[in-house]
Amino acid sequence: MKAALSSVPEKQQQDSEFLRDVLEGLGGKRKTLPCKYLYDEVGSRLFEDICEVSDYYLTRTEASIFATNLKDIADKIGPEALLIEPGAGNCEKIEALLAQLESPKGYYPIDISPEILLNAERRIKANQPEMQVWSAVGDFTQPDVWDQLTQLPSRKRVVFFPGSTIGNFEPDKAEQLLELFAANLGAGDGLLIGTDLVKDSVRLERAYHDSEHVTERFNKNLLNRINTELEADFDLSLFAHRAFYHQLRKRVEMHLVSLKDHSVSVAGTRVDFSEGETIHTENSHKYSISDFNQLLARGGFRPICHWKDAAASYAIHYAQAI
Ligand code: AVJ
Repeated sequence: MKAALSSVPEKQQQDSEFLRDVLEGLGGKRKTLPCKYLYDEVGSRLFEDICEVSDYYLTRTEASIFATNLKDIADKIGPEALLIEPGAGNCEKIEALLAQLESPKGYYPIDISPEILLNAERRIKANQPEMQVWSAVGDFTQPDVWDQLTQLPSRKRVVFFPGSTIGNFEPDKAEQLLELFAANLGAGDGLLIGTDLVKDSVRLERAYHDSEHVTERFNKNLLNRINTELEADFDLSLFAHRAFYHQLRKRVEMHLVSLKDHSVSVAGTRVDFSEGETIHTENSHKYSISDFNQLLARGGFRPICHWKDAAASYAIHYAQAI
C-alpha cells in the first residue's frame, strides 16, 4: 500500500489534500478554510504587497526593530551559532543578522518551496561566500524536515521565527509548535521570534482592512485559487472581505462574507451559503509581553529579553530552551 501511495505524483497528491481540506472546511456548520492556502504564488505576491501598505505596520515595524537592535541581538545569540529558519521563504530578513553574528556556523532554512529556497541560497552565498547553508524542503510543522539538523555542527542553535507567523496559530497549536522547536534545540539554545502586540482595535482592524484594498484581494484570491485548482464556481462579487479584532480571543479574524443566499459547486459538491454567512480564512493572534512569556514557558522556553518599537506596536523576543 505504501509504495502505491508514494507513486502518486506529488502535484496530484497536493491537489487531493487541498480538495479534502476545502470540502471539510466548507462542509461544517461554521465554514473555515486553512490559512496556509492563502499563500499560493499570487497570494504570496499579494502578501508582499500588503507589507508595503501604510496601514499594515507589522513588517515595517519589525524591520526597524531589527535594524535598531541588530548588534544587541547578535550579542545575545553569541558566537558559532547555527541559525534555523522555519518558513524562510526568500530568506531576506536573516541576511543582515547573519552578517552581524560572530563566526556563525551556518544557516538552515526550511520552506515548502524548493525554487524560492534555491534562489535564496544562491543570493546568500553570493553576499556571504563563507556562509554554510543547508536548505530543507518541507512543511516546518512536520518533525521530519528538522531531522538533518542533528548532523550539523554548532555550539549553539537558534530558531529564527520572525513576521508574527506564530500569530496564525491558535494558542494550543502555537504551544505545540514551540514544543517542536524546543525538541530540536538543546538547553540554553535560542529562539528569536516576532509577535504583533495587543493594541487599540481601530489600528489593528485597519491593518487587516487596508484602505488600498490589498488585503481584500489577498483574502478573495483564495476563492480564485479554489476555482482554478479545484473546478469550483465561486462568484467573487458575492463575497465581501471582513476583518475584525476579537477582544476576548485577542486576535484579528479574517472572513469572507456571503452577500446573499446562493450555492457554489466545488468539484461537483454543492455548498450552500446563506446571506451573511462567513468563511473564516485566517486568525492573527496578538499578545501582550506577559501573555507571550507565558506561551513561551508552556512551549519549553525561558523568556530572556525583548525589543520593541517606541510605540510598543510590535516585539521581537529572545528566549532559551529549557
Ligand atoms: C503573515 C501571518 C504575519 O497575520 O499579519 C496579513 C498575514 N493576513 N494580512 C498576519 C496577513 C492578512 C500575516 N502573517
